[in-house]
Amino acid sequence: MVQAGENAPAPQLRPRAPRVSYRHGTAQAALGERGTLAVFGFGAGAAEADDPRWLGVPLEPFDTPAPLEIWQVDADVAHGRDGALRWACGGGWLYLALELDEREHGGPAGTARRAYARLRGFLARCPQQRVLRVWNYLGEINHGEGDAERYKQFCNGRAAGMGDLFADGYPAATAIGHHAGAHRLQVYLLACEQAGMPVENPRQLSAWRYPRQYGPTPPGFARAMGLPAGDALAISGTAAVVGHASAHAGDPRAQLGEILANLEALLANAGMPAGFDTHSPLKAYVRRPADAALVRELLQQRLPGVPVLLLHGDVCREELLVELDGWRYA
Ligand code: 3EB
Repeated sequence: MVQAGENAPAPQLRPRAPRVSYRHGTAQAALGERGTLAVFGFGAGAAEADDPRWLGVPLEPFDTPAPLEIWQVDADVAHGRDGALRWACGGGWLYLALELDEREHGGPAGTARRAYARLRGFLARCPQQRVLRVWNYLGEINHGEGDAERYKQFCNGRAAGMGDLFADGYPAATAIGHHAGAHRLQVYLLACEQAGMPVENPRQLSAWRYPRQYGPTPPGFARAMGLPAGDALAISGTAAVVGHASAHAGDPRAQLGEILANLEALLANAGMPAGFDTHSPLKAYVRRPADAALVRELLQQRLPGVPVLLLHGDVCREELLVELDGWRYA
């Protein structure tokens, strides 16, 4: 019988959640720390790093200099590239990132299809097969009328490319529009060897059940994902959607109030403590720069002490002006 070596890590049935935090400093320093799975910089001003765990996210921060977002696990991390795909893994976790140029893959649908097929192909060869959380950033997300809207085309392509990847349940997700060139599609994800616990929101219809008016392919995502050890909740992009309808068109203050009600309902449904704290990194995606100050002020009032990264991003329905996502640790 083969014995595990003395130095082999103890098998982690349910690995602890990666720690996600915002921090000022250099990417090099963060990448040099043991256990760093990924480091994100935001906007055109972010410094580059030549490491597959580094990703420049094409969303401009409203508060500069913006911090880095850092993901860390309790283990040594291996990393590399496979064509355009960048990966890092350790402690039962896998980070994958891919950026494709729509000009090479036939627009938003073809590119989303290609991206998800590529991620699926890579994941098939990994022990970390459970995709728990995905972020999608695409350009000109609301351009095009009706079913030709680019977000709806993206949804078509994503569904075609994912194949059976999410047959056991959709991951939590975010899909936001950026302003850094219409052709750039960026997708990154967190996967685990163990399954998570998808959480829906009783105030909202599950997205995969959205009626036809929102497009031919309903978006496949869970409202949140409890991580395998039950120590964190990954919260999907949450907008002022009640049932399936957009609420408070044109009113960022009322939309934010609805979002906070959605988040509280989600935390309660997940069995997490109410509210957010200083270890709950959130992002606020704001469509109109003129609304950023209001959103900042309201969040400081309603979520005092909570780290919120305020980013210029377009929500996937034109009438929605703000969206939040992030993490709640138990
Ligand atoms: C909503 O509630 C807002 O297409 O992956 C939120 C999170 C939204 C993820 C996605 C879309 C997505 O429908 C939009």
